[in-house]
Amino acid sequence: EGVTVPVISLSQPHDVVVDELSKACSEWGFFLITDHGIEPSLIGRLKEVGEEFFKLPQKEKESYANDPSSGSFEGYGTKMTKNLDEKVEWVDYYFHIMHPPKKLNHDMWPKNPSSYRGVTEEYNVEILRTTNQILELLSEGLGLDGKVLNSSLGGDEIEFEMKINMYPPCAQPQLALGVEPHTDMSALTILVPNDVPGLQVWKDGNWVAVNYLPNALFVHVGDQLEVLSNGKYKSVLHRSLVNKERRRMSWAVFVVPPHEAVIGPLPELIDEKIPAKYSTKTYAEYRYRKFNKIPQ
Ligand code: AKG
Repeated sequence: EGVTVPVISLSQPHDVVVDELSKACSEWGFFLITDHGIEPSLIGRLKEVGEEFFKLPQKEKESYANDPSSGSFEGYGTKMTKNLDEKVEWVDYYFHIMHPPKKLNHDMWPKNPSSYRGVTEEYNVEILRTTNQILELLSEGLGLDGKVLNSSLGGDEIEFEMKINMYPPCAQPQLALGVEPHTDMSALTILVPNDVPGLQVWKDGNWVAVNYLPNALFVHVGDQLEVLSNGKYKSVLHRSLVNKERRRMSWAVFVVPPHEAVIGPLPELIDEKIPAKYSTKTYAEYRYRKFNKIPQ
């Protein structure tokens, strides 16, 4: 009741931004940022090309179908199949690698609309700049040199994965969820939704609804930042609801280390009094365990 998620303007004095971000990461693992420097018109175009893709005939979308058995989730997929032990996840999605250039395969990107590629590449440039800025501020929030989080996550090898979620209107929304409660295995997830509400974050034993704020970036702390910070920053549990009348969409960029990166609590943050609370392992191993529900 009356609890609202932190909204942080990046145009405030540097030390204020560092303090507010660090507090939000410790208390919520989630925050909205404004004054981030990404043009509203670019965010608008990103949404347009994604909406256009999802309006294509089903057959055309399915020509991009992913094949998770190949070990890759790139392409178009749906969760609208019955899963016996969980609610139906009422969502179609498109997933592809966006960065770094040597890891991406443009054959896996939507070719229709033809402007998809140019717009997404422009957005990638802005996400790269913003991610570097946030990681620097979050490093300082841990009392460390600004470069530490970026280099621990792989520096130039850090990957960005784009996932567009499309939640169709659902006649009986109480029987479904958009996505089940989960934490992201990324370091950070930077999301922009359309104006249909649905995202909820877990805080002190309650689900807190996140209101739409035009052009704000919705930033989730993921598991890798919780591990690196030795628990000072919390990976946020979140879920999304579906809507009876309107289609909800969201554009999530997962900021992840390369598979071979070894991630564990930063040595600067542990000593005899504060032992490591997490084990150290490659991101590939972390990912494997998370997918297979094996304790980390
Ligand atoms: C996910 O795709 O992992 C999400 O959590 C999406 C949340 C949202 O649509 O707001």
